[in-house]
Amino acid sequence: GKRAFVAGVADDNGFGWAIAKSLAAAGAEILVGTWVPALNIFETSLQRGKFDESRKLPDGSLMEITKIYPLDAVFDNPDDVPEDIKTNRRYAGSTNWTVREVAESVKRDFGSIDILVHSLANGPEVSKPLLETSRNGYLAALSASRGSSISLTHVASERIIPGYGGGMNSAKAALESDTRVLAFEAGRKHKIRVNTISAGPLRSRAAKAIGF
Ligand code: ZID
Repeated sequence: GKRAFVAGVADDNGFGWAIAKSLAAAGAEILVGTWVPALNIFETSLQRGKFDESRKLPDGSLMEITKIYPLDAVFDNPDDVPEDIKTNRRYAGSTNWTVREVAESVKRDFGSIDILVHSLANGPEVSKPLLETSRNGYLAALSASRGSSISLTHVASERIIPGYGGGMNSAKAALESDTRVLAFEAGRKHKIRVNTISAGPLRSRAAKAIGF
C-alpha cells in the first residue's frame, strides 16, 4: 500500500480530511500534519469519537490515522521561530513541528512517503482587501500557502474574487507558478509529480472565515 502525508487537517470539514478519506478508502496509510495550536482539540475530538461518523469509509470501516504530527508550515527550522511563538502556551506542549523537523520525524518513523498533500490555508488578513493588507499579512499569506506534490489552489489566482483578500490571490498565483516549476525540477531530478487542484467551493473552517 501507499503511504500519504496530508498536511492541513484539524477537523472533519476541510479538503484535507476528505482527501485523507479518499486515500484511506483506496488502501493508503494516512499520516497527518496538524497546525500546532489546533492539535489538542483535534486529538481530543478524535479520541472522544466526535469524528467517528465522518471517519466511515465506503466499506463500513473507520479511517485510521496512523500518526498525527504537530506542524507549523510557516517555519522551516527551529532557528526561524520567533520568541513569542516559542513561548506561546499553545506551542509549549509540542516539539519538532517545523517543516524540516516534521520531515525528519516522518523519515525516522516510516522511512518514506508516497504521496504528499498540502491542504493548508492561512491568510491572516484574508478578509481585508488587498489595498488594505499589511506587508506582514501579505507575506504570511504567501509563506503558509505554497506547497508541493498535491496542493489546493483557488481561481482567485487568475480572476478577481472580491472578498478573497490579504494577498491570498497572490499566494495562489505563486502556488500555481511554483507548481509548474517544481513539476519540472522535481520531476526531472526525483521523478516526483507535482500538481495543484482548483476544486469547487467547500464550506470548510477556512472558507467560513471569509463568509463563503
Ligand atoms: P481548512 O480550514 O479545513 O484547512 C486549512 C488548514 O490549514 C487548517 O487545518 C489549519 O489549521 C491549517 N493551517 C493554517 N495555517 C497553518 C500553518 N502555518 N501550518 C500548518 N497548518 C496550518 O480549509 P480548506 O479545506 O478550505 O483549505 C484547504 C485548501 O483548500 C487551502 O489551500 C485552501 O486555500 C484551498 N481552497 C479551499 C476552498 C474552499 O472552498 N474551501 C476554495 C479554494 C481553495 C474556495 O474557496 N470557487 C469558489 C471558492 C473556492 C473554490 C472555488
